[in-house]
This record gives sequence, structure tokens and C-alpha cells, in this order.
Amino acid sequence: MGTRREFLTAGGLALASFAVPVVVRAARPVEIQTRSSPRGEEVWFDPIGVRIEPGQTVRWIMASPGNPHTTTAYHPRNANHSLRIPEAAAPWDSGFLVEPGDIFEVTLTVEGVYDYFCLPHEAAGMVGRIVVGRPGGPGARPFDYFTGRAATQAWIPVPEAAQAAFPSVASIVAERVVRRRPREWR
Ligand SMILES: [Cu+2]
Repeated sequence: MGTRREFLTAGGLALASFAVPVVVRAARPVEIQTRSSPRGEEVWFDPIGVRIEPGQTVRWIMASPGNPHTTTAYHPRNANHSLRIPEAAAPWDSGFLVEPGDIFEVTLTVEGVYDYFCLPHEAAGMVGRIVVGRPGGPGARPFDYFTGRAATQAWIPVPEAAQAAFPSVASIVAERVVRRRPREWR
């Protein structure tokens, strides 16, 4: 759908800056801000849900001062969290983004649903979801899909507040960008 338009946009940028070496990409990075309310009682990713094309880069950027945040994939290699990214995809963990403007990027090539969390704020519901191409894989399954399966006893389930915060895969597919508003604004 948006691939052609994004390609043309990237081409326009390349033409505008033809005098410097240009890295050719399928599309420009999609930006997700880490946000905190002024007193820090509300924390969230903005947007909370995005749909991208395979090979596209996601860039998280620290937008509000105060609370340090991380972007961390739901994956057993990240402190035994349950697997909620495609089996063939590599997990990421940004470490702490501290200063406004700090960024972290990943390029996602495997199609499917990717769920991620903020390490200090997971229990407060600071999570996000990315759909790359066609949805599928562990992130598209119910949160308890692994219950009773071999070798998953150590996996930590997604906390209830985080489960409630995720936008549906269907809404991300339909809208491409899904935003969450702070509680006091709803
Ligand atoms: Cu956070």
C-alpha cells in the first residue's frame, strides 16, 4: 500500500541531496517517541502501534525529559519475557534512553507482529506493537499461548496492565498508525 509513496518520498530526498553519498533505503524510518507526562505518572510510546514494510527501520526517540525508558522486545533472551516477536527475528534491547533526543533504531525484515516493552514501565502498561508486512507469529497469538508448552516454564507472562494497553493487530493493519492518549485526556 504505502510502499510506492514512501519510495517516491525517499527518492525525492535523494535528489535534493545528490551532492553527498546517499544510503538507499526501502523507506524512511518510522519514528516512535517515548513520552512521559510532566510529573511522570503517565508513560507511553507514541504512536503505540505502527505498521511498516519488511526492511523498514523503526527509530525510537526520547521525547520527554524525566523518566528514562527502554524499548525491549518480548523475547526470552530479554529477562525471560515471553516470546512475542517472529521466531526468525532477532530480539532487541535499547538500554536506557535518558536525554531528550536519545535514539535507538532497529530494521525489521521478518514479517509478523512484534511486541515490545519499556523495562522500568512494563507493569504500568508502557508497551508497543509493530506489524511488519502481513501479521502473524507469536505476537499475533493470545498472551497465554505458551502455557503448558515444553521449555517455557521460566517465561514471564505479559502483565495485565500491559496486556490491556496493546492496540489490536486489526486496528494497526487498518490504520497503520495507532496512538494512545494519556489517561487524564481520555
Ligand atoms: Cu518507560
